[in-house]
Amino acid sequence: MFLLLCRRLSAMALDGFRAAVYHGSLTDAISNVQQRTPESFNSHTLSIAITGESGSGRSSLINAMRGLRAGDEGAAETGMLDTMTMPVAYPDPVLPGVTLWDLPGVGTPYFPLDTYWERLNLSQYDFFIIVGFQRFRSDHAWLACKIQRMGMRFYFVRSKADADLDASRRQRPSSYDEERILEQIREDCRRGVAAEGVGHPQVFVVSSWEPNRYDFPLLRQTLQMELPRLRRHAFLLSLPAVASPIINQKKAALKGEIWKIALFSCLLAAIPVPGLAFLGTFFVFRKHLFGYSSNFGVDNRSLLALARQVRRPLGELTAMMTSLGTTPMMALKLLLDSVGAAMMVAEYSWKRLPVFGALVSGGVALVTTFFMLRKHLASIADDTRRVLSKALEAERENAI
Ligand SMILES: Nc1nc2c(ncn2[C@@H]2O[C@H](COP(=O)(O)OP(=O)(O)OP(=O)(O)O)[C@@H](O)[C@H]2O)c(=O)[nH]1
Ligand SMILES: [Mg+2]
Repeated sequence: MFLLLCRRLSAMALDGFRAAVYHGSLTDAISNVQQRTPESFNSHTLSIAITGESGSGRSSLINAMRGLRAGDEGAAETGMLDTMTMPVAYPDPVLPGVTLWDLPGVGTPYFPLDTYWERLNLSQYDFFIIVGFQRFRSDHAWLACKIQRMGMRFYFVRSKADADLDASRRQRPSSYDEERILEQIREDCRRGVAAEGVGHPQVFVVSSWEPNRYDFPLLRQTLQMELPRLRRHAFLLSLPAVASPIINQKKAALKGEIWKIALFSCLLAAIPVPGLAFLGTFFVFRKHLFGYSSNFGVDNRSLLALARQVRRPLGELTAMMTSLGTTPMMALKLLLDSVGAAMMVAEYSWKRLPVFGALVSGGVALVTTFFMLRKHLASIADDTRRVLSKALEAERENAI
């Protein structure tokens, strides 16, 4: 999977994006994405997962999309028995770089609903087609919700339209109206998906046995038309994984400097001037609290610029920040909570045992600065990941 991702992204010249993340300019990282032309995504492959309940006609749909019939050479296996245990890949003959993945059915004894996503590692796919037949089922709703929650997109395909129409024709031949029945089926599916809070689902009613009729031609056209947008969407989805090692690299570089800062704080605290130990540690600590935030590009000013760039309220980005406070008052409170008492004891003991007092005071400053800065650095790095993912999510939604 990682190899696939690397291969896919290597062609996209991500150096500019990586450099911007490393230099703490998330706005430049987003600009790098925004400035890409639709053509620049043409080389980006797209893996489409065809999922749905067992026997819904997933394999037949893939065959029809590839212009094949059951039994043709290279066609997916179809039938009445559920035999699928692994996803199988089929290249789309018309859409370059698009692979249709025939997935095992959801909710079978082999692939129960609650472990389906994880076992098949569905997050690795770029786009989904959920195939259902007969009534809209809770498995479909579950899949639709899960896909949406993961920031991904899907079409809902209602298969075997010919069988529904045939049954209707036999039951009520006098009032038979093909278009009305098709619209009822579409509406039932739309209502079912929308009831789960999934907005504007794209629904197609098809028969894989009659690929020139019903919504099948529209399904192909829509996929072809939306392809550049879907490729861009998939590209944006893969960027947090590109940024993560860069953020780790930066964190490791800054972590290596912490002992020097802690040593400085220790020397400052050892000077036997009442209050200096506390003030010194406070200023060193505060300086680096701010330093890390702006170094990673998640200080208040950078967040405001980023929010404007992705056209989102600032609050959406600041909600991603769970790290320790970055205002002076918060830094003071933090320091008071963690070292204030120890520092006071140390300074008190100066009056009686100056050498001991200096040692205790310096030691407390050293240990506190060291561990608190490490903790803060780690949480700022995590915040950066979350903020960037949120900005990329906004960018994906802006394009829909
Ligand atoms: N009438 C009708 N039958 C269909 C259609 N598509 C598939 N079928 C039939 O439905 C049955 C299941 O089709 P498959 O394509 O194997 O379905 P699947 O979802 O891949 O099934 P599994 O992989 O076994 O879970 C087969 O007997 C197909 O011939 C269709 O559009 N119309
Ligand atoms: Mg199948």
